[in-house]
Amino acid sequence: MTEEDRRLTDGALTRREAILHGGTGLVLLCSFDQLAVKSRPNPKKTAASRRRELTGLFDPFKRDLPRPAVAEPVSTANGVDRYEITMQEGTAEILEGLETPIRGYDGMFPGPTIRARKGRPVVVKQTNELDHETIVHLHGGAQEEESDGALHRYWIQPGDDYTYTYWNQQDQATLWYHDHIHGRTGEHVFAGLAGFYILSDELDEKLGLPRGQYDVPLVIQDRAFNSDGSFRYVRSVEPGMHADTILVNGAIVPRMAVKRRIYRFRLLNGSNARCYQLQLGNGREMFQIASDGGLLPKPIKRTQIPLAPAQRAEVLIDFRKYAPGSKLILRNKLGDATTSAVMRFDVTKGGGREQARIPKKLRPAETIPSASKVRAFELTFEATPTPRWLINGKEYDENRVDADPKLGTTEYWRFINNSDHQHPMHLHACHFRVIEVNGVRPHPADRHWRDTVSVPPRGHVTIQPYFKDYAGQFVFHCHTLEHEDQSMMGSLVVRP
Ligand SMILES: [Cu+2]
Repeated sequence: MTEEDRRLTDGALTRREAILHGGTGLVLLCSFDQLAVKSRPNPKKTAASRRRELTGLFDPFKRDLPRPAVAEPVSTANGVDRYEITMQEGTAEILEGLETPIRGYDGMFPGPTIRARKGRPVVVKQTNELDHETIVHLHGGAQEEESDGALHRYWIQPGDDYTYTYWNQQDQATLWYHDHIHGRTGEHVFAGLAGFYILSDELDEKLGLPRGQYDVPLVIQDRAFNSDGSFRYVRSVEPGMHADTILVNGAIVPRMAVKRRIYRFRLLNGSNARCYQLQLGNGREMFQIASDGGLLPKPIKRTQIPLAPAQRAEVLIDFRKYAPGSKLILRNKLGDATTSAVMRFDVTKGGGREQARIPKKLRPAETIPSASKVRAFELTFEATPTPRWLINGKEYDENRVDADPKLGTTEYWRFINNSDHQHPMHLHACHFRVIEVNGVRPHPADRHWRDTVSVPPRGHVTIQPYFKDYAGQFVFHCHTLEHEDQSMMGSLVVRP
């Protein structure tokens, strides 16, 4: 990283500086304000050595994996599940003995999981008891403009509420909901405004996949802390906010006792900017069964799974292969000293009566119309007058139309990345297939319905979105939240 790049990071600690500084260790020893003033690297201290000096607050595998709470509907009358959720402040005990103030759905971190079923509408009344505007986006959901949660005209003022309707006409998928206030999405999501939305359907239920306690959502997020235990958020426009501590379901690098049987894990990269390349142990097999848009045609054996911000992967892991007492670490191959371990599975005695199996087939691939148009989007960084990210040289403007596909059609969208950072591009209102990444067909598990695709630095990607659900005004944007906020978003109008 050049001096110029460093200057452009908006006062944030760069990744290299964070490591030289000792990452969280230093942050806990002095506040961020002090850090910003005297940011002189100490090359003698590594992040790992700083950590060892600490009192164990950040030690991995100390806590059992928490499960996010499941939201309870206030009514299930007339075939509709109605929820009432309040966006409010709360606290979470992430560092033992310290309270971390959060902003969350019902004051929880992570937010409560909504469980939905295809064909059964979900209606959520969201009340904003925070001190600034919010808006709730259901990521990966096919919903009308009014319930999509992106445009300025639907922002929820403090003290107000808004009711979202999710028709749930789409197939099974692991979705998530999160704040989408343009300009402050990064800050809000970092503070806790995100939760799972798990949509099931008949096929999913018939496949004999693990259920109940063996069906485990895992949201992976990185966070940094101040010495009082509060989250330390830095609006780092260029690389995006990379923090030095990995949390799964709100706990620092937790452990999970597993039986000798098959489990289903729903992996969500809920981080603002960090990418993961997940590996089990030294490359043990995982069977990927779903990506963003739901079930793949068949399970695909993988030893590494890439997960850019906002992406999801569902995997089956068969722990019958491991002796009781085995400990398997889920690692991030892209991590460093403090961001490599994600969590650990501790294999226990006994497996109960295993009824789950790894199916041969999942969901047959759909036939879709051929593409009727080609669009290209160039992704660039502009350093002055203020650092910002642009699509085709433009900032986001809700009153301009950047793409106007017709309902019922597919197109080819090509993203050309003229920058040194990857961009997880996300489209609302549709799913897409990934056609090529730098001219190469993607891995078989990464070709199917997605809503977010990683465009490599200086690389290019072609996707084929299918605008099949609703006409209306939507957005497409980079899901590195600091890029999105500043101002890497385009206006997508699906014509009727
Ligand atoms: Cu980006």
